Amino acid sequence: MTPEEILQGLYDETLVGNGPRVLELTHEALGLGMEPQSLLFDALIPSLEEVGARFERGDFFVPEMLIAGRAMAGSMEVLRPLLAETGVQTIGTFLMGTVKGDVHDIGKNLVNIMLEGAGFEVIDLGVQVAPEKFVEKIQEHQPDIVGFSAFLTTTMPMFKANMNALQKAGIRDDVIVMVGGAPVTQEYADAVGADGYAPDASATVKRAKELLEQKRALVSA
Ligand code: B1M
Repeated sequence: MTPEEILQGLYDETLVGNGPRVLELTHEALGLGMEPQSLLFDALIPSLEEVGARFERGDFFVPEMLIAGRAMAGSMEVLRPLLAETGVQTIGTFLMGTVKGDVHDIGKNLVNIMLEGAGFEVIDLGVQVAPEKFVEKIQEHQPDIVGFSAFLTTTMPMFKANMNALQKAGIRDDVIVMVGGAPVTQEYADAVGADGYAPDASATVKRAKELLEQKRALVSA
């Protein structure tokens, strides 16, 4: 198969949720020396975008969305070590979780991989993370940054609930707060009082580094 055929195959087989074939094609692509980033950005992510569009149109239902998501997650497990390959020293600690009521984690996991690749130590709390759990884990791990992911308009308000919980526990100013997820915008991040927002995984790395540098400069001033 040519690289173009493999990318098309990855797109098509993710769309129909054919996990074993997606895995095979992933290995085949890597065997041909194709870039892991290309598999992600030229096939897997566009395919899930199409899944979302079909869901919105009523052509796909939750089971189709679920198997497509699983197919992509299987490929990401293979790509993870390659994307996160890094020789750099740990530059900071990032505590990450999907908010309460929300089970989406593919995007969050991708952000984690990119952060690890950039030298962050990532502590992933998983999905459906309650405000109290964020507070408990911040107190336990003392991360530089905490990240809240939300993928539904109905779970975005949990950002504010998390911020209130941090405030109530007296730890709001101890940690940089970043938010993100498909429906989130810079305006929404500002409205809930987050320190940073990023629309995708690579922008998260860039913004996280900037925020960390700003904080460290303030502390040492
Ligand atoms: Co759901 N779902 N889903 N879903 N799902 C969406 C999100 C939706 C947009 C589909 C659509 O209608 N077009 C829609 C949300 C609409 C809305 O509220 N605006 C939706 C819906 C409605 C639902 C249910 C309510 C469906 C139902 O039950 N009727 C339900 C909710 C369940 C719940 O959470 N309580 C549901 C369930 C599911 C599945 C379980 C079946 C499955 C999730 C599997 C999983 O994650 N393990 C699923 C899937 C697969 C999707 C779509 C198709 C794909 C999501 C994805 O992985 N995208 C999605 C449609 C879409 O997004 N186009 C959809 C790829 C991923 C790489 O992108 O997630 O955006 P993304 O992550 C990006 C950025 O957001 C950003 O970086 C990531 C990487 O670049 N980012 C951050 C993420 N976190 C960040 C944190 C940061 C910074 C950046 O800082 C901290």
